[in-house]
Amino acid sequence: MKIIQESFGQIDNQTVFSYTLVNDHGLEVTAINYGCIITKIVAPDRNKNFENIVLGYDTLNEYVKDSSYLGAIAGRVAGRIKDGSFELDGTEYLLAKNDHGNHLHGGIKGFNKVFWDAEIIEDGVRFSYKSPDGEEGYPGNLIVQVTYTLNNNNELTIEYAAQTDKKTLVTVTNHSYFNLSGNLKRDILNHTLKIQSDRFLELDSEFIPTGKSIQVEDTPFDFTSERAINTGVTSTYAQNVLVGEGYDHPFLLKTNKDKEINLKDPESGRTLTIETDEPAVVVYTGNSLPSEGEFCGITSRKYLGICLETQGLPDAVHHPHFPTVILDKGEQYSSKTVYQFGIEEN
Ligand code: FUC
Repeated sequence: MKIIQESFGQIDNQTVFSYTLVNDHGLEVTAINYGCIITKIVAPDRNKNFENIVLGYDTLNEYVKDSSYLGAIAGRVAGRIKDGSFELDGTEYLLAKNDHGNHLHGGIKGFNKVFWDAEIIEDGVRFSYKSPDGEEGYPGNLIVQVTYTLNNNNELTIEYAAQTDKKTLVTVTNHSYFNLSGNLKRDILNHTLKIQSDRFLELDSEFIPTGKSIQVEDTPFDFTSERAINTGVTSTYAQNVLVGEGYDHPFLLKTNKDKEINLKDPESGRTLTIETDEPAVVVYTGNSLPSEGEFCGITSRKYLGICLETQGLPDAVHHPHFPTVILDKGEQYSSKTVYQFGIEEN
C-alpha cells in the first residue's frame, strides 16, 4: 500500500491536496480535501487494462463550479427535504433552498463545497470538518469525519462519523458516478444491477418521497436478480418516466449482512459490489447530467454514470415511519459502506 499526497490546486489562497491510495494490485483511489471528492478510481478490466471508473474533472476549478455533486460527500442531509424546512422539538428550522423550493444535498454550500482537514492514516486518509451551528440552516455545531481506506482485497471502505452539540439531522453519502466501462468509453445503459431490495419509495413530481413504498415485483425496479439499467430507461412505467427516464429512487435494503448491491459492466468484465449498514440506496442513473461540459475530455451527457448513494431515507424528517435521521447531543453518528472492485471472467 502506498499513499501519495500532491497539490491539486488553490482556491481563496488555500491549497487543496489530493491523496492517492494505491494497493499492491495497482488499484488506485484518489480523493481531495475539498468536498471529500473522489476524483478518480483506477481499476483493471478482465484484460488487465487499468482505467478510470468514475466521473471526474481534471481541475479544481471545475469541481468548484460543478452542480452534479461529482464524487463528493453530500450532507448534512443527503437527498431532498421538502420545502426546505422542518420542526424539531417545537422549533421550526429554515434550510437553504437550492432545488425548486426544496433543500437538496445539504444546501447551497453543502459538505461538497467546503475545505476539509486531512490526515493520512494507515491505509487511507481521514477528512474532518466542523460545520457551524446554523450552517445552511441546520441547528448544532456538527463535527464530521469521513475516512477512506483501501486494502489488498480491492475494497474501498468509507466510514462516516459525526457528533453534535445540539439536536440536528444527519445522513451523509458519497455521490460518485460509476462507469465501469473504463475512461467513459460507453454510457451505463448496459451495466447490470442487482439489489437485495423488495421495495422502493414512490416519488412525487419534485422527486420527494410521498411516504409510500412500492413492491418491486413486476416493475422495472425489480433488481432482485440482475437487470440491465436500460430496461428502466426505455420503460413507460410512470416512476421511471417521472425522473427523466431512468432511476432516481431510494431502494429499501433488506439486510445489513448480505452483499446488497452489485453493479457490472458485462463488456469490460468489471464489477462493483457494495455492502452497507445504511437502510437505503438511492439509485440515480445520471438522468439530469448536463448535455454540455466535459469530464476529462469526454462530453457530459445523460446516463454517463450511475450513483449508488447509501444513506438514510430522503425527507425522513417529514415521515415518522421512516428510520430517523435525527442526531442528538451526546450521540454518535456512524456508518460504513464498502466498495469492492472485481472482475468477472468470460
Ligand atoms: C442525485 C439525485 C438528484 C440530483 C442530484 C445531482 O442524488 O437524487 O435528482 O439530480 O443527485
